[in-house]
Amino acid sequence: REVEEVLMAADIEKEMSLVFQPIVDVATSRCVGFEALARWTSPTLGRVSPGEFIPIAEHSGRIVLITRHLLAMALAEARGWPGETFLSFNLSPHDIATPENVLRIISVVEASGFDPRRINFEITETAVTRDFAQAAKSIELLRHFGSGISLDDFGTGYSSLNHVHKLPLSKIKIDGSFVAQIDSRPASYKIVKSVLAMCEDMGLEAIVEGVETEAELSVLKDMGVEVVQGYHFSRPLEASAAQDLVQAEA
Ligand code: G
Ligand code: G
Ligand code: MN
Ligand code: NA
Repeated sequence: REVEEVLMAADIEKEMSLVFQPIVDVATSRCVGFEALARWTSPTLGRVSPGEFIPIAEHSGRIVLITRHLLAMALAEARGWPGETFLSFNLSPHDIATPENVLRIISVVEASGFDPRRINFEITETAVTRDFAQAAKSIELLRHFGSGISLDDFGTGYSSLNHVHKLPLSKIKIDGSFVAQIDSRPASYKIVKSVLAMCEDMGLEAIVEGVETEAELSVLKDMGVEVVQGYHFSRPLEASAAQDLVQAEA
């Protein structure tokens, strides 16, 4: 596979970068945090989307190294944000597959001097489903370190409720696919409503992703949603634009 070969030889620090998508408090419209999203421009392949290269990096094990570099880059940027702004950072299943991998992630944070309580690690249901016992230990380690954990893409995996009950999570990110046409589709509305009720019961913060329109936002507001992410507020921003946004709001 060509992409895999090029990825294995890539100079991660030079070729990869991050963009930052605002996570917004609905009541104030203020940006409370950013999700870091990887971008790769290969000298030979050009731009390759994370939807393509992350699964390849995961499959080849290269992800562990990529995660460490990207996390260090994200933390270097997040240091410039005002006090309360949090960093949300995606981890792959491999990143939490062993205690050693988790300890390396913790070392990267320690080396940066960034407050671990301002970091929220996003973990997908797939990571949790693969090896539940190890995933639970890894999540425990990261929580003990002080960081938050979001279950990402919630609703797209399976045996979701089982996972939510047994893991020390902090947040649930409700997948954007449930938000599309929430203003006109009763099924989507009901699903989001029941997930919100579950979050409330369990003391978990709910973040709704993929909010693209004012109509969607308005329905979500009426349902009591407090934190959202999506193109309606902002697309992912270059690092400097993210800094400008939070400095302007500070
Ligand atoms: O940014 P975009 O919507 O193209 O991201 C596509 C997918 O890639 C999303 O599922 C996102 O979670 C994932 N992704 C983006 N950046 C990272 C990253 O730094 N690490 C991991 N593991 N996944 C990422
Ligand atoms: O899987 P994960 O939730 O990490 O994926 C985040 C991805 O979703 C990012 O690549 C981001 O670009 C994309 N995204 C963020 N907001 C929106 C939105 O409002 N609509 C759509 N279609 N995608 C979005
Ligand atoms: Mn995510
Ligand atoms: Na998601």
